[in-house]
Amino acid sequence: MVLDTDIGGDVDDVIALAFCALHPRIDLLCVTTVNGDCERRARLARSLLDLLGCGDVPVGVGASVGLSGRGHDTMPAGLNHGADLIDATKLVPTSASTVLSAALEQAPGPVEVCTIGAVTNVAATLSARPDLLDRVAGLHVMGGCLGPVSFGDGGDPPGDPFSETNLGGDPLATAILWALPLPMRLVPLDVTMPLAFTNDDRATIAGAGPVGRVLGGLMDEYLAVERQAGARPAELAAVRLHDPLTVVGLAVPEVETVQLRHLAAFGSPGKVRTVDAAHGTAGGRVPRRRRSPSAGGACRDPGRLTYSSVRRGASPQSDSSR
Ligand SMILES: [Ca+2]
Repeated sequence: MVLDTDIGGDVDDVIALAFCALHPRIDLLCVTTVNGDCERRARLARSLLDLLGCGDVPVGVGASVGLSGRGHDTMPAGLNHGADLIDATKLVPTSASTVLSAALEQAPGPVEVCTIGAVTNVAATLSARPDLLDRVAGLHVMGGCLGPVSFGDGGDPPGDPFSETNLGGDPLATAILWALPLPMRLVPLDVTMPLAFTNDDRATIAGAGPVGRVLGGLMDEYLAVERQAGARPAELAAVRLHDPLTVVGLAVPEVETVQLRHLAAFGSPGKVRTVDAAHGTAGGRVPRRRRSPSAGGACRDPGRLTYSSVRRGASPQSDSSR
C-alpha cells in the first residue's frame, strides 16, 4: 500500500503511519504528504519511518494547496509536534507525484492507495497518469461525513455537524478522485468520531519500548495542545482514531465493510458534503441539485463504493484497543 498523509497535525496520522509500518500484513511502499508545509510534514514522516525500521520507504513532498490554488483547510494544531524528530531529520525533497508514480510502477502487483489527508496528491497523480490506474487495487479514503457527527458520548462538536476537512479542503481533487474508475472504500467522520484511545490504551503504547515512548510522547503533546486551545471541553480532548481506522481496515477483517448504493460528493467553493444519494443523510440535509463533476461534484456508480463501519454492539473503546 501507499499512504498519503497530512501528518504533523492530528496525531492520529502518526498512529496510522506506525500501524502501516509495523503490521506484518502491510507492505508500505511509500509515504507522501499534503497540506501547507509539506516538507515539514515529510521530515516528520521520514524520522518516524526511520525509527520504525522503514528507512527504505521513500517519502514524497506533496501539494501545499488544493488543485484550484486555494489553500487546504488548515490543520495547524501540532505542526510543531515532534519538533526534535523533525529537526534531526535529513530529507532530500522529492515530489509526491514522483514517489507515488514510482511506487505504483515498480510494485509487483496492484497497490492499495490510502489517503488520510486532503486528496490532492492522489487526484493529481492519477488524473495525470491514467496509465497507472490499472496499478491501483483500490482507494481507501478517510473523509466525508454521511450523518451528523457525534462524539459517541453525548457531546457534539461545534460547527456544522456535516463538515469534514479532508474532502472539504480540496473539492476539485475530491471530484476528480470520485470520477476515477476505481473501487473506493470511504471511512467517513461520523463512523470514526466515536473511536478514541483510552488512557490505558495510550499507557500501553507508551510502555512499548523506544518506539512506544516516542508515540506516547507525541500523543501527550497533542493532547496538551488540544486542552490548552480550549476549542472544546477539556474532557472531550482525545486521540481519536479517524486515520488509524482507515488503515486498520486494510489489514484487519474485523472491521466490517458495508456496501452503499450511491454516494455523491457535492462541492461548493470551500466545502464538500458527502451524502448517500440513494437514501439521503441521517439529518435529511440532502442538497437539492446534483452537480456535474466539472462543477465540483460527482456521483459514483452503485456497487463500487463501500464504507467502513464498526460492528454493532461493540463499544468504541473496546474496538479502539484491538
Ligand atoms: Ca490526517
